[in-house]
Amino acid sequence: MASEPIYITKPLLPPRDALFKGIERIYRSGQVTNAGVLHQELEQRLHEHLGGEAFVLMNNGTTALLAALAVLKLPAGSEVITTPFTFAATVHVITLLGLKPVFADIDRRFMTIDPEDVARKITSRTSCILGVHVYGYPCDVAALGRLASEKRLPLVYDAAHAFGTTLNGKRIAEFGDATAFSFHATKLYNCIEGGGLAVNGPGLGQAGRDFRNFGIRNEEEVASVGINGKLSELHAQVGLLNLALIEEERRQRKIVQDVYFGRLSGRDDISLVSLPEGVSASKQYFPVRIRAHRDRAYEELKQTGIFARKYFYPLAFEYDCYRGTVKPGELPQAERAAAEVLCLPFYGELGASGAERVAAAVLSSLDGARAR
Ligand code: T4K
Repeated sequence: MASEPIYITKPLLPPRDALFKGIERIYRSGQVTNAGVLHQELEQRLHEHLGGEAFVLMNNGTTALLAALAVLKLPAGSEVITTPFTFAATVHVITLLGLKPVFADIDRRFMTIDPEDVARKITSRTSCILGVHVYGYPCDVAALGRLASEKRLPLVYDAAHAFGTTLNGKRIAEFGDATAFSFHATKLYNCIEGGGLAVNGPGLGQAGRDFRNFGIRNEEEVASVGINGKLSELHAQVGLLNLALIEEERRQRKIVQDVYFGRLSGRDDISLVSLPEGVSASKQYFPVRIRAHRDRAYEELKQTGIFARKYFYPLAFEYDCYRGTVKPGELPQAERAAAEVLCLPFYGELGASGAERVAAAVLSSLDGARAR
Protein backbone atom coordinates (compact mmCIF):
# COMPACT_ATOMS: atom_id res chain seq x y z
CA MET A 1 0.00 0.00 0.00
CA ALA A 2 1.28 3.48 -0.89
CA SER A 3 2.30 5.60 2.11
CA GLU A 4 0.02 8.41 3.26
CA PRO A 5 0.80 11.80 1.73
CA ILE A 6 2.76 14.16 3.96
CA TYR A 7 1.98 17.89 3.72
CA ILE A 8 3.95 20.86 5.01
CA THR A 9 1.67 20.97 8.02
CA LYS A 10 -1.41 19.52 9.59
CA PRO A 11 -3.72 21.87 11.48
CA LEU A 12 -3.72 21.42 15.24
CA LEU A 13 -7.35 20.96 16.27
CA PRO A 14 -8.89 20.78 19.74
CA PRO A 15 -10.46 17.59 21.11
CA ARG A 16 -13.90 17.15 19.49
CA ASP A 17 -15.80 16.74 22.79
CA ALA A 18 -14.46 19.98 24.21
CA LEU A 19 -15.23 21.83 20.99
CA PHE A 20 -18.76 20.42 20.78
CA LYS A 21 -19.40 21.50 24.39
CA GLY A 22 -18.13 24.97 23.51
CA ILE A 23 -20.41 25.13 20.47
CA GLU A 24 -23.35 24.12 22.66
CA ARG A 25 -22.57 27.05 24.99
CA ILE A 26 -22.41 29.42 21.97
CA TYR A 27 -25.84 28.19 20.80
CA ARG A 28 -27.28 28.78 24.28
CA SER A 29 -25.81 32.28 24.57
CA GLY A 30 -26.98 33.38 21.11
CA GLN A 31 -23.91 35.63 20.72
CA VAL A 32 -21.95 34.33 17.75
CA THR A 33 -19.77 37.30 16.83
CA ASN A 34 -19.03 41.04 17.45
CA ALA A 35 -16.56 40.77 20.31
CA GLY A 36 -18.51 38.32 22.47
CA VAL A 37 -17.33 36.76 25.73
CA LEU A 38 -15.07 34.18 24.08
CA HIS A 39 -13.49 36.85 21.88
CA GLN A 40 -12.81 38.96 24.97
CA GLU A 41 -11.40 36.04 26.94
CA LEU A 42 -9.12 34.96 24.09
CA GLU A 43 -7.91 38.51 23.52
CA GLN A 44 -6.89 38.78 27.15
CA ARG A 45 -5.23 35.34 27.22
CA LEU A 46 -3.27 36.10 24.03
CA HIS A 47 -2.23 39.49 25.32
CA GLU A 48 -0.78 37.80 28.42
CA HIS A 49 0.95 35.25 26.20
CA LEU A 50 2.33 37.52 23.48
CA GLY A 51 2.92 40.81 25.31
CA GLY A 52 2.95 44.32 23.89
CA GLU A 53 1.37 47.34 25.59
CA ALA A 54 -1.99 46.57 23.98
CA PHE A 55 -3.29 43.62 21.99
CA VAL A 56 -6.19 43.53 19.54
CA LEU A 57 -7.62 40.19 18.38
CA MET A 58 -8.48 40.09 14.66
CA ASN A 59 -10.06 37.71 12.14
CA ASN A 60 -6.83 36.91 10.29
CA GLY A 61 -3.18 37.89 9.99
CA THR A 62 -3.75 40.00 6.90
CA THR A 63 -6.29 42.20 8.71
CA ALA A 64 -3.85 42.50 11.60
CA LEU A 65 -1.15 43.68 9.16
CA LEU A 66 -3.53 46.16 7.54
CA ALA A 67 -4.39 47.46 10.98
CA ALA A 68 -0.70 47.69 11.93
CA LEU A 69 -0.06 50.08 9.07
CA ALA A 70 -3.44 51.86 9.23
CA VAL A 71 -3.09 52.89 12.89
CA LEU A 72 0.18 54.67 12.08
CA LYS A 73 -1.63 56.99 9.63
CA LEU A 74 1.18 57.01 7.09
CA PRO A 75 0.97 59.71 4.38
CA ALA A 76 -0.79 58.57 1.19
CA GLY A 77 1.66 57.54 -1.53
CA SER A 78 4.62 57.32 0.86
CA GLU A 79 7.08 54.41 0.78
CA VAL A 80 7.26 51.43 3.11
CA ILE A 81 10.54 49.53 3.05
CA THR A 82 10.03 45.79 3.31
CA THR A 83 11.39 42.40 2.29
CA PRO A 84 10.48 40.59 -0.92
CA PHE A 85 11.15 37.26 0.81
CA THR A 86 7.73 36.83 2.38
CA PHE A 87 4.16 35.75 1.80
CA ALA A 88 2.10 37.91 -0.58
CA ALA A 89 0.02 39.40 2.25
CA THR A 90 2.92 41.44 3.66
CA VAL A 91 3.41 43.43 0.47
CA HIS A 92 -0.23 43.59 -0.63
CA VAL A 93 -1.35 45.35 2.55
CA ILE A 94 1.10 48.16 1.77
CA THR A 95 -0.35 48.56 -1.71
CA LEU A 96 -3.97 48.22 -0.56
CA LEU A 97 -3.46 51.17 1.78
CA GLY A 98 -2.29 53.39 -1.10
CA LEU A 99 1.37 53.15 -0.05
CA LYS A 100 4.34 52.01 -2.12
CA PRO A 101 6.44 48.96 -1.24
CA VAL A 102 10.21 49.40 -1.62
CA PHE A 103 12.21 46.20 -1.39
CA ALA A 104 15.39 45.71 0.63
CA ASP A 105 17.65 42.67 0.61
CA ILE A 106 17.76 40.01 3.32
CA ASP A 107 20.36 38.66 5.70
CA ARG A 108 22.46 35.87 4.22
CA ARG A 109 21.98 33.46 7.14
CA PHE A 110 18.62 34.18 8.75
CA MET A 111 16.76 35.48 5.67
CA THR A 112 15.21 38.40 7.59
CA ILE A 113 15.40 41.97 6.25
CA ASP A 114 18.93 43.40 6.14
CA PRO A 115 19.10 46.63 8.21
CA GLU A 116 22.08 47.92 6.18
CA ASP A 117 20.16 47.65 2.94
CA VAL A 118 17.10 49.22 4.60
CA ALA A 119 19.32 52.19 5.55
CA ARG A 120 20.42 52.51 1.92
CA LYS A 121 16.80 52.55 0.73
CA ILE A 122 15.57 55.31 3.08
CA THR A 123 14.65 58.57 1.31
CA SER A 124 12.48 61.59 2.09
CA ARG A 125 9.53 59.55 0.76
CA THR A 126 9.98 56.73 3.29
CA SER A 127 7.28 56.61 5.97
CA CYS A 128 7.78 53.21 7.61
CA ILE A 129 9.91 50.06 7.89
CA LEU A 130 8.11 46.70 7.77
CA GLY A 131 10.23 43.68 8.72
CA VAL A 132 9.12 40.04 8.70
CA HIS A 133 10.21 37.55 11.36
CA VAL A 134 10.36 34.97 8.60
CA TYR A 135 9.97 31.32 9.71
CA GLY A 136 9.71 32.71 13.26
CA TYR A 137 13.35 33.87 13.22
CA PRO A 138 13.58 37.36 14.72
CA CYS A 139 14.72 40.22 12.53
CA ASP A 140 17.79 42.13 13.69
CA VAL A 141 15.52 44.13 15.97
CA ALA A 142 18.40 46.00 17.64
CA ALA A 143 19.76 47.42 14.37
CA LEU A 144 16.30 48.11 12.95
CA GLY A 145 15.23 49.79 16.19
CA ARG A 146 18.31 52.05 16.13
CA LEU A 147 17.75 52.94 12.49
CA ALA A 148 14.04 53.66 12.98
CA SER A 149 14.63 55.94 15.94
CA GLU A 150 17.55 57.73 14.23
CA LYS A 151 15.41 58.38 11.13
CA ARG A 152 12.21 58.91 13.16
CA LEU A 153 10.38 56.20 11.25
CA PRO A 154 7.77 53.85 12.69
CA LEU A 155 8.77 50.20 12.78
CA VAL A 156 6.27 47.43 12.08
CA TYR A 157 6.83 43.68 12.23
CA ASP A 158 5.00 40.87 10.47
CA ALA A 159 5.12 38.09 13.05
CA ALA A 160 2.77 35.72 11.22
CA HIS A 161 5.33 32.94 11.84
CA ALA A 162 6.60 34.11 15.20
CA PHE A 163 4.03 33.03 17.79
CA GLY A 164 6.11 32.53 20.93
CA THR A 165 9.45 33.66 19.51
CA THR A 166 11.62 35.29 22.17
CA LEU A 167 14.95 37.07 22.04
CA ASN A 168 17.10 37.09 25.17
CA GLY A 169 13.94 36.36 27.13
CA LYS A 170 11.99 39.26 25.59
CA ARG A 171 8.82 38.46 23.69
CA ILE A 172 8.86 39.42 20.03
CA ALA A 173 5.88 41.80 20.32
CA GLU A 174 7.89 43.97 22.70
CA PHE A 175 9.93 45.26 19.74
CA GLY A 176 8.73 47.91 17.27
CA ASP A 177 5.58 50.01 17.23
CA ALA A 178 3.24 47.34 15.93
CA THR A 179 3.46 43.57 15.41
CA ALA A 180 0.96 41.49 13.45
CA PHE A 181 0.38 37.79 14.19
CA SER A 182 -1.47 35.13 12.17
CA PHE A 183 -3.48 32.37 13.84
CA HIS A 184 -4.28 30.62 10.55
CA ALA A 185 -4.86 26.86 10.40
CA THR A 186 -1.34 26.35 9.01
CA LYS A 187 0.25 28.04 12.04
CA LEU A 188 1.52 26.27 15.14
CA TYR A 189 -1.08 28.15 17.18
CA ASN A 190 -4.35 28.58 15.28
CA CYS A 191 -8.00 29.61 15.54
CA ILE A 192 -8.60 28.09 12.04
CA GLU A 193 -8.63 31.71 10.85
CA GLY A 194 -7.44 34.45 13.19
CA GLY A 195 -4.85 37.11 13.80
CA GLY A 196 -3.75 39.69 16.32
CA LEU A 197 -2.11 43.08 16.55
CA ALA A 198 0.25 43.94 19.39
CA VAL A 199 1.17 47.61 19.72
CA ASN A 200 3.52 49.76 21.76
CA GLY A 201 2.65 53.44 21.88
CA PRO A 202 -0.02 55.80 23.14
CA GLY A 203 -3.38 55.54 21.41
CA LEU A 204 -2.41 52.64 19.14
CA GLY A 205 -4.50 50.03 21.00
CA GLN A 206 -7.64 52.17 20.73
CA ALA A 207 -6.87 52.89 17.07
CA GLY A 208 -6.51 49.14 16.43
CA ARG A 209 -9.83 48.38 18.15
CA ASP A 210 -11.53 51.14 16.14
CA PHE A 211 -10.04 49.78 12.90
CA ARG A 212 -11.36 46.29 13.71
CA ASN A 213 -14.94 47.55 14.03
CA PHE A 214 -15.40 49.96 11.08
CA GLY A 215 -14.15 52.83 13.27
CA ILE A 216 -17.34 52.55 15.32
CA ARG A 217 -16.89 53.57 18.98
CA ASN A 218 -20.57 53.43 19.93
CA GLU A 219 -23.98 53.70 18.31
CA GLU A 220 -23.54 57.40 17.63
CA GLU A 221 -19.81 57.80 17.06
CA VAL A 222 -17.60 56.64 14.17
CA ALA A 223 -14.07 57.73 14.99
CA SER A 224 -12.07 56.69 11.91
CA VAL A 225 -11.95 54.58 8.77
CA GLY A 226 -12.04 50.88 9.57
CA ILE A 227 -13.15 47.45 8.42
CA ASN A 228 -14.68 44.27 9.79
CA GLY A 229 -11.76 42.61 11.53
CA LYS A 230 -13.66 40.77 14.27
CA LEU A 231 -13.19 37.10 15.11
CA SER A 232 -16.31 34.95 15.46
CA GLU A 233 -17.13 33.19 18.73
CA LEU A 234 -16.63 29.82 17.01
CA HIS A 235 -13.10 30.73 16.01
CA ALA A 236 -12.42 32.18 19.45
CA GLN A 237 -13.61 28.91 21.00
CA VAL A 238 -11.15 26.95 18.86
CA GLY A 239 -8.43 29.43 19.81
CA LEU A 240 -9.13 29.10 23.54
CA LEU A 241 -8.99 25.31 23.39
CA ASN A 242 -5.87 25.29 21.23
CA LEU A 243 -3.95 27.37 23.78
CA ALA A 244 -3.73 24.23 25.90
CA LEU A 245 -2.06 22.29 23.07
CA ILE A 246 0.86 24.56 22.18
CA GLU A 247 3.43 23.30 24.65
CA GLU A 248 2.99 19.64 23.70
CA GLU A 249 2.98 20.52 19.98
CA ARG A 250 6.32 22.34 20.43
CA ARG A 251 7.75 19.37 22.30
CA GLN A 252 6.76 17.08 19.44
CA ARG A 253 8.11 19.47 16.81
CA LYS A 254 11.42 19.42 18.66
CA ILE A 255 11.58 15.65 18.06
CA VAL A 256 11.00 16.21 14.31
CA GLN A 257 13.57 19.02 14.30
CA ASP A 258 16.16 16.80 16.01
CA VAL A 259 15.70 14.09 13.37
CA TYR A 260 16.14 16.63 10.57
CA PHE A 261 19.28 18.08 12.16
CA GLY A 262 20.66 14.61 12.84
CA ARG A 263 20.06 13.30 9.33
CA LEU A 264 20.67 16.38 7.18
CA SER A 265 23.60 18.19 8.87
CA GLY A 266 27.21 18.01 7.77
CA ARG A 267 26.73 17.87 3.98
CA ASP A 268 28.03 20.43 1.56
CA ASP A 269 24.97 20.38 -0.69
CA ILE A 270 22.42 21.34 1.95
CA SER A 271 22.48 23.82 4.81
CA LEU A 272 20.31 24.17 7.87
CA VAL A 273 19.73 27.34 9.84
CA SER A 274 21.36 27.48 13.27
CA LEU A 275 19.96 30.30 15.32
CA PRO A 276 22.17 32.52 17.45
CA GLU A 277 22.39 32.23 21.21
CA GLY A 278 19.48 33.95 22.95
CA VAL A 279 16.90 33.19 20.26
CA SER A 280 14.05 30.86 21.03
CA ALA A 281 12.08 30.53 17.80
CA SER A 282 8.42 29.63 17.40
CA LYS A 283 9.09 26.31 15.58
CA GLN A 284 6.75 27.36 12.79
CA TYR A 285 8.72 26.15 9.76
CA PHE A 286 11.78 24.02 9.05
CA PRO A 287 13.56 25.52 6.03
CA VAL A 288 16.61 23.88 4.47
CA ARG A 289 18.74 25.41 1.74
CA ILE A 290 19.65 23.17 -1.15
CA ARG A 291 22.48 24.76 -3.10
CA ALA A 292 21.72 23.15 -6.44
CA HIS A 293 18.80 21.01 -7.60
CA ARG A 294 16.25 22.40 -5.13
CA ASP A 295 13.50 22.14 -7.73
CA ARG A 296 14.46 18.59 -8.55
CA ALA A 297 14.27 17.65 -4.85
CA TYR A 298 10.88 19.38 -4.55
CA GLU A 299 9.51 17.37 -7.51
CA GLU A 300 11.06 14.07 -6.42
CA LEU A 301 9.65 14.45 -2.91
CA LYS A 302 6.25 15.10 -4.43
CA GLN A 303 6.48 11.88 -6.40
CA THR A 304 6.88 9.99 -3.13
CA GLY A 305 3.89 11.79 -1.59
CA ILE A 306 5.87 14.40 0.37
CA PHE A 307 4.61 17.94 -0.25
CA ALA A 308 7.39 20.30 0.86
CA ARG A 309 6.94 24.00 -0.02
CA LYS A 310 9.17 26.63 -1.64
CA TYR A 311 8.34 29.36 0.87
CA PHE A 312 9.07 32.04 -0.44
CA TYR A 313 9.43 31.62 -4.15
CA PRO A 314 8.70 33.66 -6.20
CA LEU A 315 9.96 36.84 -4.54
CA ALA A 316 7.35 39.61 -4.25
CA PHE A 317 8.99 41.75 -6.95
CA GLU A 318 8.56 38.84 -9.35
CA TYR A 319 4.74 38.91 -9.01
CA ASP A 320 2.99 40.43 -12.02
CA CYS A 321 1.75 43.35 -9.91
CA TYR A 322 5.26 44.37 -8.69
CA ARG A 323 7.33 43.34 -11.69
CA GLY A 324 9.97 45.85 -12.74
CA THR A 325 10.34 47.48 -9.30
CA VAL A 326 13.68 45.68 -8.75
CA LYS A 327 16.34 44.87 -11.34
CA PRO A 328 17.70 41.31 -11.61
CA GLY A 329 20.73 40.92 -9.34
CA GLU A 330 19.85 43.96 -7.21
CA LEU A 331 18.86 41.94 -4.12
CA PRO A 332 21.25 38.99 -4.39
CA GLN A 333 20.62 37.37 -1.01
CA ALA A 334 16.87 37.33 -1.54
CA GLU A 335 17.30 35.85 -5.00
CA ARG A 336 19.61 33.17 -3.65
CA ALA A 337 17.30 32.26 -0.79
CA ALA A 338 14.28 32.03 -3.10
CA ALA A 339 16.22 29.66 -5.37
CA GLU A 340 17.50 27.44 -2.54
CA VAL A 341 14.90 27.20 0.19
CA LEU A 342 12.68 24.23 0.74
CA CYS A 343 10.43 24.08 3.80
CA LEU A 344 10.11 20.51 4.97
CA PRO A 345 6.94 19.10 6.54
CA PHE A 346 6.97 20.24 10.14
CA TYR A 347 4.28 19.35 12.66
CA GLY A 348 4.13 17.27 15.81
CA GLU A 349 2.08 14.36 14.51
CA LEU A 350 4.71 13.72 11.82
CA GLY A 351 6.82 12.19 14.60
CA ALA A 352 10.32 10.77 14.36
CA SER A 353 9.28 8.13 11.82
CA GLY A 354 7.63 10.66 9.48
CA ALA A 355 10.67 12.91 9.77
CA GLU A 356 12.93 9.93 8.95
CA ARG A 357 10.86 9.28 5.82
CA VAL A 358 11.14 12.92 4.73
CA ALA A 359 14.88 13.12 5.48
CA ALA A 360 15.52 9.85 3.60
CA ALA A 361 13.67 11.21 0.55
CA VAL A 362 15.69 14.44 0.63
CA LEU A 363 18.97 12.53 0.92
CA SER A 364 18.01 10.13 -1.85
CA SER A 365 17.24 13.05 -4.16
CA LEU A 366 20.51 14.83 -3.31
CA ASP A 367 22.58 11.67 -3.71
CA GLY A 368 20.82 10.95 -6.99
CA ALA A 369 21.64 14.44 -8.24
CA ARG A 370 25.32 13.93 -7.29
CA ALA A 371 25.52 10.64 -9.10
CA ARG A 372 24.00 12.03 -12.30
N1 T4K B 1 2.46 37.35 6.63
C1 T4K B 1 3.16 36.21 6.44
C2 T4K B 1 4.63 36.25 6.49
C3 T4K B 1 2.46 35.02 6.20
O1 T4K B 1 3.17 33.88 5.98
C4 T4K B 1 1.05 35.02 6.17
C5 T4K B 1 0.32 33.79 5.91
C6 T4K B 1 0.38 36.24 6.40
C7 T4K B 1 1.13 37.39 6.62
C8 T4K B 1 -1.12 36.34 6.37
O2 T4K B 1 -1.74 35.67 7.45
P1 T4K B 1 -3.27 35.10 7.26
O3 T4K B 1 -4.08 36.23 6.70
O4 T4K B 1 -3.19 33.94 6.34
O5 T4K B 1 -3.66 34.75 8.68
C9 T4K B 1 -0.50 29.29 3.71
C10 T4K B 1 -1.46 30.01 4.66
O6 T4K B 1 -2.79 30.07 4.13
C11 T4K B 1 -1.03 31.39 5.04
O7 T4K B 1 -1.72 31.74 6.24
C12 T4K B 1 0.47 31.43 5.32
N2 T4K B 1 0.97 32.75 5.60
C13 T4K B 1 1.25 30.84 4.16
C14 T4K B 1 2.74 30.84 4.39
O8 T4K B 1 0.84 29.50 3.99
P2 T4K B 1 -0.70 28.49 1.24
O9 T4K B 1 -1.29 29.12 0.04
O10 T4K B 1 0.67 27.93 1.18
O11 T4K B 1 -1.71 27.43 1.89
P3 T4K B 1 -2.19 26.00 1.38
O12 T4K B 1 -3.68 26.03 1.32
O13 T4K B 1 -1.44 25.60 0.18
O14 T4K B 1 -1.81 25.08 2.63
C15 T4K B 1 -0.51 24.52 2.81
C16 T4K B 1 -0.66 23.06 3.21
O15 T4K B 1 -1.18 22.98 4.52
C17 T4K B 1 -1.58 22.23 2.35
O16 T4K B 1 -0.84 21.66 1.31
C18 T4K B 1 -2.10 21.17 3.28
C19 T4K B 1 -2.04 21.83 4.64
N3 T4K B 1 -3.38 22.27 5.08
C20 T4K B 1 -3.81 23.55 4.80
C21 T4K B 1 -5.04 23.98 5.18
C22 T4K B 1 -5.52 25.38 4.89
C23 T4K B 1 -4.22 21.39 5.74
O17 T4K B 1 -3.83 20.23 5.99
N4 T4K B 1 -5.44 21.82 6.15
C24 T4K B 1 -5.91 23.07 5.89
O18 T4K B 1 -7.05 23.42 6.30
O19 T4K B 1 -0.78 29.63 2.37
